[in-house]
Amino acid sequence: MRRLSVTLLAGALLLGACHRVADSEPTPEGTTSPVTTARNDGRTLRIFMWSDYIDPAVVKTFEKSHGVKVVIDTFESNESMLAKLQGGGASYDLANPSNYVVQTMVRARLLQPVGKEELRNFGNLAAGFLNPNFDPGNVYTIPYQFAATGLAYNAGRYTPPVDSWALIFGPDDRVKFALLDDPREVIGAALKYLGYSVNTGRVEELREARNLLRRTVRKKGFESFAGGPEIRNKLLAAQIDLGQIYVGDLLQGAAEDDRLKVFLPREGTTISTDTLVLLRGSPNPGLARTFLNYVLNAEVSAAISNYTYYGNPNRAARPLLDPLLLTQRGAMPTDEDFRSGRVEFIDELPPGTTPRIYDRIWTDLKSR
Ligand code: N2P
Repeated sequence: MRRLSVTLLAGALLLGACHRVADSEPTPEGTTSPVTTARNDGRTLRIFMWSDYIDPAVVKTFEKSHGVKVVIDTFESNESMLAKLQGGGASYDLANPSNYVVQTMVRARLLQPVGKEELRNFGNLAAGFLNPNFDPGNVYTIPYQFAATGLAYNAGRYTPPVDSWALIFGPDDRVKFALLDDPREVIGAALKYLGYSVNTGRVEELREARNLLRRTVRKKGFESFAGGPEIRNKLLAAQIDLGQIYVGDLLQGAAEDDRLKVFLPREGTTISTDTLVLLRGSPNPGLARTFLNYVLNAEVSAAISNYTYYGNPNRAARPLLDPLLLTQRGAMPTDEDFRSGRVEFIDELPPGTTPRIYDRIWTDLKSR
């Protein structure tokens, strides 16, 4: 069983590297991103990260052994992260984008090379995560963690009759549910339910998804758009029947209350790799690289994932991982899920009108 899980994971890692992003030329002209040149005393490292995505003990150890302070601010979607970074003035050293916004950040001149040659622990990464198509040669990113997105419930309150997105997108209006406050995840779920790709650029498919989502947020049962940890807390408090959630966030709750369950809906779902990047305006690039090398250490990397319950791309960490992480209680996509396209990596949308259509759908939904 253990060996099977490891094989599946290895397959998933391999397939993970194959997901495509649009080919894109850097377009420096016209980019307005501010390059902060603030310097500090090198004793405070500032990281902008997805919430609940690191083991605080690991951070403390780094602070102690380097005599520095680490400040971590959190976000709940790539779009909100980008908005803050492009607004300037935040002076972070490191950020934590998902694969599908990395090239957007490169084009906006927000990043500088991570300098993988200087990272002694870079070689610990599993081959399937190296040289990804969203960052050929790992110039700007190191893979950090990953997980699919599922539907979750608290069996003490509600047990779903089917393993389908129809529970929220179907006609039944009795189920109380929350959706992630994350445009690609929500639009992606609607597209999967309709049988389309999460990366579609076809206008008629997107229009269908928009109409479905408009009906969905008008349902009596729609509770809110929320971040992953907030949805987990609503489930723990048995305030909702169903929540769309990044699997790791839910498993953190299941560790507290085993009535919390998650599944990948039968129509399929999304997955993304979250990375660590060095910001161009980093006040402490040296300290930031020391931190990158630190999280690539096998013990540190394993401690992070054993705490967060997210998938781990570090080969050397694998023997130290909680076996639960290899299957994620059934929510780890299989080779077959990737091959069939049931589970799809969210990719960067091709430049042009498609990203604007997604933006418009999201703005329309949020204003309802
Ligand atoms: C952590 C969410 C990270 C997953 N709360 C986003 N891909």
